Amino acid sequence: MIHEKYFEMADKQERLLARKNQKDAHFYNGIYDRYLYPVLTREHIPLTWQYDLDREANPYFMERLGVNAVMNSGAIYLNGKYYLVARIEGNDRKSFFGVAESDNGVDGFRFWEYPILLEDTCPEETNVYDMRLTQHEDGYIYGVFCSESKDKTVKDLSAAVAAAGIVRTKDLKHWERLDNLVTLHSPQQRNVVLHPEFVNGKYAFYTRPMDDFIETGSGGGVGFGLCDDITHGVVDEEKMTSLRKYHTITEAKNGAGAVPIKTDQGWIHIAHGVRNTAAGLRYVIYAFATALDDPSRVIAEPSGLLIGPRGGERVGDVSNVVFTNGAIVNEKGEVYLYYASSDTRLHVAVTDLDRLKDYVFHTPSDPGRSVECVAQRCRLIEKNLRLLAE
Ligand code: M1P
Repeated sequence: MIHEKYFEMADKQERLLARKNQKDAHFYNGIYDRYLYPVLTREHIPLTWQYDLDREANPYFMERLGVNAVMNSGAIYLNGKYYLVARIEGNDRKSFFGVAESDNGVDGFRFWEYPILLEDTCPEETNVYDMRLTQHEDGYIYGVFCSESKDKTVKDLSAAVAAAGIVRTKDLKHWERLDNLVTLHSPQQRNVVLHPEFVNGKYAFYTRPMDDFIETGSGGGVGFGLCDDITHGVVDEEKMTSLRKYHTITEAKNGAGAVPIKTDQGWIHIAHGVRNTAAGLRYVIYAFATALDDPSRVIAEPSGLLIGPRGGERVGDVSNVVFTNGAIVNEKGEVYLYYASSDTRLHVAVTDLDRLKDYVFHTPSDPGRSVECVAQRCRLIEKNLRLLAE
């Protein structure tokens, strides 16, 4: 018999899933709209994934397999629907993926019946997270994610190795696992993104070379490398695109985020930058553009952050973090940027291609020094005061 508590909780969850989202009327920057409610939280996880509904087996209706957080999600637009492949973290700290679907991209996201059960081809793999979904011109949808294993070469219990795992699908239901990507000159990789088009007839990856699991070390930022065979992917050369820079938002780490968006002016990248603070690492989202004829060549770098943690977003399991690994552009040119806050829940910021291009190509770049930044601001003030005086 089904426990009566289930029906009460299912009703409550249904009200949450049916709740309409609203633009945050208190927020304005002209670049994008924020929304009041997160699009996915742990409360969106189906009860059937967490509770044994059987009254006899679970008389107290206890959570048996709880979920701690729902966050960093890959995103894709297919046949008029918005799909997220969310990172779901169980109470056991293991992350896994689940597909959630919505009709409008800002609310009503519902998880499918089951999470994604990956093929178990990698016995040493302990954890998986942060899938980027690339609709590639070869006809497949690729999911590139972090595949984490214990580092058995050192004594430190928490030492781990991060690599890029790869799966592919045509329908988000059947997933074929390919070999993990091998980058010959970088010991570890996270935040690897597959470019949607062939470059020089090869598969092209944005990488984030790292010397160890937490620190990027000598890794200079977002890398770029080509590979011939994606089923046994090997990148033998990585060149740098967007660089880490001293005293900027990317000083500590600089990693790719969503799959780059193609526009008539260039590829727009929505990435994340990390700096260190007395309160720990601070993660923000920023944008840059690369050339259409060479997606590794940076052609525009608007100054500073695009999305930073605000209000309640600042607090969570890993506070002071916003992180993105998915964006959608629909046929109307509307752009949905999905970002998680503080490794706890997932939000959406909405803009459109015209506004995004204007932001990326007309926002001044960071001059690099305080005195030059003030001079830059004074030029803006001077122009405005002249206009106001007319
Ligand atoms: O905790 C913040 C983020 O940390 C990692 O990102 P990066 O590799 O740039 O340090 C990832 O684990 C990411 O999932 C997480 O949100």
